[in-house]
Amino acid sequence: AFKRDEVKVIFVLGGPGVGKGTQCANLVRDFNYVHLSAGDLLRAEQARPGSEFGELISTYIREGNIVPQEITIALLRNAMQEAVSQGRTKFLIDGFPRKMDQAVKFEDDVALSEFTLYFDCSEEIMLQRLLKRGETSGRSDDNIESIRKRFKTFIETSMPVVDYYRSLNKVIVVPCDKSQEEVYSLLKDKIRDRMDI
Ligand code: UP5
Ligand code: MG
Repeated sequence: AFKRDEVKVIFVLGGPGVGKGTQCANLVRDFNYVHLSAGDLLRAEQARPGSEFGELISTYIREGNIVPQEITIALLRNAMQEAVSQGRTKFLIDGFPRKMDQAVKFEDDVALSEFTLYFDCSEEIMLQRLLKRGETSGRSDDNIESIRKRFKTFIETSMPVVDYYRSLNKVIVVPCDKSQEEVYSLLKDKIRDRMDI
């Protein structure tokens, strides 16, 4: 595990297509954070020639299920170690933890989170965004069947993680139904005084 104060970790959670990746990119542009999307790391591992997990990951992602935590945590830990070795210590961890066991294991073994950004918007809007993105994304889970499964997994499995951190008073809620620019300006207002170490 990283030592206390060695790294700063912010979790970024919210339903499929809510805009986690989009807003993280804005934060990276304006603040000195490393953006690690658990989904992107899993997709990269899936595509890596010789990966022993490739097939497993692709099945889990298409079905909207949560990949076993050992795999995701190892990918995150490696990426964090790499960044820390280059002197970069502030992290936006996007789309993780999305199951209680991941949250507990990551905070025990890797690093404590400072707080969680929870991006909130209606399923109807998320569905529209994902279907639109699906026209060009090439993502195997941007189709209506997979999207339905992702929504179900999010409500049943991932919302309990948000509720857990909420019970600890560690959640900042950001409504995400407006334009990207409006969402970002709201987000910045809510976190401006918390982005420095
Ligand atoms: N868009 C964004 N903001 C907009 C706005 N305000 N107005 C209009 N349009 C907006 O945005 C989605 C689309 O909407 C884009 O086209 C964007 O331009 C537009 P994006 O920023 O990509 O949203 P994001 O929340 O990042 O959506 P994403 O699809 O990445 O979220 P998921 O949480 O579903 O996907 P993720 O990649 O995190 O996970 C995929 C799968 O990996 C999971 O289902 C799971 O199977 C697996 N996984 C694990 O098993 N374990 C993990 O820990 C993580 C993932
Ligand atoms: Mg994303």
